[in-house]
Amino acid sequence: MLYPIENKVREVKNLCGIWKFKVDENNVGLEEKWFERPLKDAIPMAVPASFNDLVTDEKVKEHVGYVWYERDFIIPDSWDDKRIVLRFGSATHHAIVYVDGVEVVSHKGGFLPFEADITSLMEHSSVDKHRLTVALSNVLDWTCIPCGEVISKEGEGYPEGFQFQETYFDFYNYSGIHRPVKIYTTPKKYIEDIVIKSEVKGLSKEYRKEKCCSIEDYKKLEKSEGLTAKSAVVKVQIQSTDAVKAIMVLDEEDAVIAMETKFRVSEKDGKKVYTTEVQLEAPTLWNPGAAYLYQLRVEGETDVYTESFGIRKIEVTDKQFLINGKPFYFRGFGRHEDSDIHGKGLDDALNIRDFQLLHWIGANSFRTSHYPYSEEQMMLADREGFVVIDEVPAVGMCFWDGQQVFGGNRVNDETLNHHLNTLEEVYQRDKNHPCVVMWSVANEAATHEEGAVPYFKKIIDRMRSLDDTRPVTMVHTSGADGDKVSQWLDMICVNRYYGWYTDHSHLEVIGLQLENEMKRWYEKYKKPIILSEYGADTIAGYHKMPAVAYTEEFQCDYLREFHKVFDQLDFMIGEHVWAYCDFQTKQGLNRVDGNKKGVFTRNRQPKMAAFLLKNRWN
Ligand code: BDP
Repeated sequence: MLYPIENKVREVKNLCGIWKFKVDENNVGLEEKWFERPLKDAIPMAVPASFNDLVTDEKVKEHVGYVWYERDFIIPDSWDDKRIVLRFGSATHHAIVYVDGVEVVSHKGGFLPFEADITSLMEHSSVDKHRLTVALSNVLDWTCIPCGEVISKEGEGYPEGFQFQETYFDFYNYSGIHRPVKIYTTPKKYIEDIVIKSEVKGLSKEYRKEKCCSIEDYKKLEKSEGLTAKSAVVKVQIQSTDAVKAIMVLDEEDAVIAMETKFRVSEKDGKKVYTTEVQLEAPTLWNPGAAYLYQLRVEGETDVYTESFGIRKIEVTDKQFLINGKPFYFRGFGRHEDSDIHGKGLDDALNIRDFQLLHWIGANSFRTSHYPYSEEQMMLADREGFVVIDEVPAVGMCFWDGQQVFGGNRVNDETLNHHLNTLEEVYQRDKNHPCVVMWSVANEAATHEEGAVPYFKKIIDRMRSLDDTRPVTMVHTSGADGDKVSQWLDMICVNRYYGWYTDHSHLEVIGLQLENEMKRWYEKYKKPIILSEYGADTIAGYHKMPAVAYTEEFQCDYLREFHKVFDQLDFMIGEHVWAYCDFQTKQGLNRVDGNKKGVFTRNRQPKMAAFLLKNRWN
């Protein structure tokens, strides 16, 4: 799915701002067809934003079910001969969208874009102003990802109608229209999709000299692969109803450095697919911390689209993750899209602050725990040279008390279908981002259960069939001995909280337990490992000597114990501290206004551990 852009033949209208908002207290809006008329008794609401932290009424904040959004929009006469598309960057979690009371699209899943072609509706309309209504449900159950359950309780001690949204994941279930809503135009015949895959043929001399291990090692690498140095083949596939005439590659100075006008044309699902490739001599590679972005300009008879891309090579061996032939060690964090007031709503200023801090601390990577982040953030990561493990929202698929999750009336075929569909959507959205080096198909699923085996075989197979250029991983809570699915993964990600959730505050157990466990994973699978989460809740400003749990000193001591082990094991290829920032969660006995494992506060200021990591990572 292409991002909406403006150029000489495409226009974009941004619908962000203040909308009308109404909570569907009794969830009767659909039945009463609220979409047929302007919303009554609505309050103003910001888009994009989570609605939860903007309101003062707890009932609204914690509402389970539908909320309604509405605004007007105008289509200029000058768009008469255009194709008109209404697009949502995301709406959390399940949306039904109406224009002038007519349903134009519905979407399941809260973290990915969806759109509706509204051309014919606009053509046949004589009104000046159109009403856009969104019915948005935040209910999570076992048919979707993330998984959840609405719990009702009755009987003595419970008021009538007592119910709440149970979630089996550790972040607040922020809801709302979280990312931009736009209307964009294309010519009637248009470029629908572009897939760019590049193949690096050898690695450039400059790169070898400046950045890498020895030239000998490079020669060996080139020889073993039979590569010729210093070129790249950029393979392009364009799905288009417009006849494609040419593609051009532009460098960062906007100079055209390659062009092709010949295509192989085939048909897929009744649509024309144009395939071609260009060869680039001495390409500048996209490197972590040194991003270089080319532009691919596709010219059709009437449409034009420009997509940026990077050239880089990813390989995984039994002990290494190589980016452009160089062993890459993941330094960084698991994060959340989360902040005060905005909740999970897109905030460009916040994203800039985050990337500034990530650079400052010496991080080179992060995981989009536990759902795909905004397109705007992915573009920024491309530009800033961050390496991203792109995770889908398959979180909440594990109980820690032995209850089964896969099979029975929990994770079921509907969940599987939604999960498969989400893989497809995240691939469609993020496939051309050089920052994405690997897909994570789940976080902490019960991979020790028998039922997880056929489930994840299908999931991993689907991810591979979608993308043959990136490794696939998933993030584990299960132990090495119990895990039944990692034989299909390219590498292993493990979350561990020794000395915190187990043997609480005993730092002396961490080294031993971690080393043993990591060795077991490696012996079983012979695949490189990232410790994708480790951390301790820490109250900013809380100090004690000797250190006790929750102090800033303890967080530093805690991280240090893990680092000692990482530095000894050559198959460990990364450390992602949990978490980048403090973040909001549901209320819980061990959550005092959220999860406090942040190395930065929720307001993006450093705790002591930030300086420890800065020292280590720089
Ligand atoms: C891990 C989860 C993460 C939690 C973290 C924690 O992957 O979402 O926030 O534990 O408990 O199990 O802090």
